[in-house]
Amino acid sequence: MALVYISPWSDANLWRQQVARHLPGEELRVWPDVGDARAIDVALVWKPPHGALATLPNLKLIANLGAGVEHLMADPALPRHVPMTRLVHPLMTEQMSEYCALGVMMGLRRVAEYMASQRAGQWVAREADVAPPSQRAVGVLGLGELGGDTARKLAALGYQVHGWSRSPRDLPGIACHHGRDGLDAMLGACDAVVCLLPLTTATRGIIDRRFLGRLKPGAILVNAARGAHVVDDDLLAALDDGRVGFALLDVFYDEPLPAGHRYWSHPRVMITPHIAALTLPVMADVILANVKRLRAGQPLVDQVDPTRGY
Ligand code: NDP
Ligand code: OXD
Repeated sequence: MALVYISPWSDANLWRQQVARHLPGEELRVWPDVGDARAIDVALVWKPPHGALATLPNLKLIANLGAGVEHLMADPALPRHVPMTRLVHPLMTEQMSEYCALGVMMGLRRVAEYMASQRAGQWVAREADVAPPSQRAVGVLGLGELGGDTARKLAALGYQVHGWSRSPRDLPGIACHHGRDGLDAMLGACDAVVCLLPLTTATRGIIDRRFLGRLKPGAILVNAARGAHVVDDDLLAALDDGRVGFALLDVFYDEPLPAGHRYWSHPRVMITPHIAALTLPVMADVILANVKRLRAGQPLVDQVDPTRGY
């Protein structure tokens, strides 16, 4: 049997090296040069063209090379009976928590305003804005692999941390909420909100006018999940009138963010090009360990539940 690499986004040679290292003797083919498709039982994928997986009749594992699986879920021809795994790696989690803590701290410590003052040659102390972390509440949307760690690390920095999930969760030191009522209860308490939700039909467009209207005036938003979680016009309106004081945005409805989009130049916005947490070649060990499990007849880990969509 053979593996196939399907991604128009990253370098197949990198994965060839990783397969040679972690699965010596295994053959890696690169889409669309698959040869006899019946020989392929494992697909390593990142945003594969829709329909591609359906052409592989003997597939036994779809291993997603990133954490988010919404692109796979949107494939109308996705072979849903095939087990699907996604990337969960401590180095990805570390990157993400660092990024989200950075955004919260930049926003709450008014870094954008201080940088603007510096550029204008002005010495302006915004003392009225200062409050110690223990007097600031941060809400984390999503308490999974990434959100759970981010919440814990923000709590370790001294913030009052709230978290929101689909099902009830119990994380020491975090005020946990779930369901729609839980979200409404949490938002009004938060000085900053971090989005680390998967993109599903239930979470698409969740950061809309209603959501933003529930936040404290001047609240901070960090979105490192997916652009489509945000209704851009609603966020821009909230940024324009100061209801949202600062937004750090890593992900966008269209990527790259189109030239001329208002996020590029909005004084309350900092954008980054989808780099909050990157898949690094060193993470291949975890992804390919599932191929070893498959070959050994052992249970897979980090499986996606297609009925939940994440
Ligand atoms: P997980 O699947 O581990 O966690 C998802 C969390 O979201 C869970 O706590 C889940 O609740 C919660 N959730 C899902 N649906 C809902 C809902 N309808 N209402 C409330 N809570 C909900 O995902 P990860 O933490 O690994 O990743 C999160 C996302 O981060 C990815 O899907 C991806 O989009 C994004 N990402 C972005 C990167 C970047 O560089 N910008 C890099 C990596 C990931 P429950 O606990 O009940 O299941
Ligand atoms: C991911 C991402 O989901 O890079 O892994 O966004």
